[in-house]
Amino acid sequence: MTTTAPVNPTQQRTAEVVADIFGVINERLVRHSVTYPEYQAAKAWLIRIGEAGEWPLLLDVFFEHTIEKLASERREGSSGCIEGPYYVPGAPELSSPATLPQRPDEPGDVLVFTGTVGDLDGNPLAGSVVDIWQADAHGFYSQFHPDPPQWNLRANVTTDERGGFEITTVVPAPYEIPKEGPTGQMIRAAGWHHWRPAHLHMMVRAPGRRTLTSQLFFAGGKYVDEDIASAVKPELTLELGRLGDGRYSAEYDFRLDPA
Ligand code: MBD
Ligand code: FE
Repeated sequence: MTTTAPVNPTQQRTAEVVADIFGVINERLVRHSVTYPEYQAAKAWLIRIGEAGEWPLLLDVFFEHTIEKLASERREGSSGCIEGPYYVPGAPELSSPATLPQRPDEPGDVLVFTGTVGDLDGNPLAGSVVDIWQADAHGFYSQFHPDPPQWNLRANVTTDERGGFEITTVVPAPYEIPKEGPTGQMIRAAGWHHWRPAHLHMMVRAPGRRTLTSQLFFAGGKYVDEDIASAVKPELTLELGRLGDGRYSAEYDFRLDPA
């Protein structure tokens, strides 16, 4: 690559970062003596990623965790986690206590998710919103799988006057990267597994506070120690409890940084 003097900081940053990343890729092509057939196969695969609409999936599974960890270094409150490819803005607005939109015969075990939203000292943030989304008990996200209806297991839940929330939902299943798509084919070709551990996603918002995008996982669950998306953090891993009536329970207190 030829270099001309940068005209502004954005151009300089673009040139530096892109040149470095492309340089590393070229070094690795040399290190692994990558052949023409391998290059042609990789090129065809990258084209299929685009045609299948899997760029969000591929990038969020294999690279978002690095960007998220860098962003988290500048955060004092609750840990964040990757957003992933399945967030949809505009979910139904509910008030705590709330039951997430679900089918009358929604499969799975009932989960009661409770906690609070507060500032760094734990002072309640009344009027805060937990924008929550998750896979169902088959591992399917609404709007990304034909079965669940549009807003299934998605909602914006406003907390009570003490910043508290109680959200009734179902325990999600682990998520399997679709095996038919190019991302799944690459994973199989490499002999890896296709799974993310079961998780809840949330964006937590409050006036004057930095929005927290996070996920919560379940201790002892399958794939918690081998997430294909490398996103599990110990402090985001909850114990699944059991209420007297047999429903599952989980609890977490969100602490939001100032904006
Ligand atoms: C998911 O459900 C997910 O959360 C991420 C980050 C990637 C793929 C599927
Ligand atoms: Fe997910």
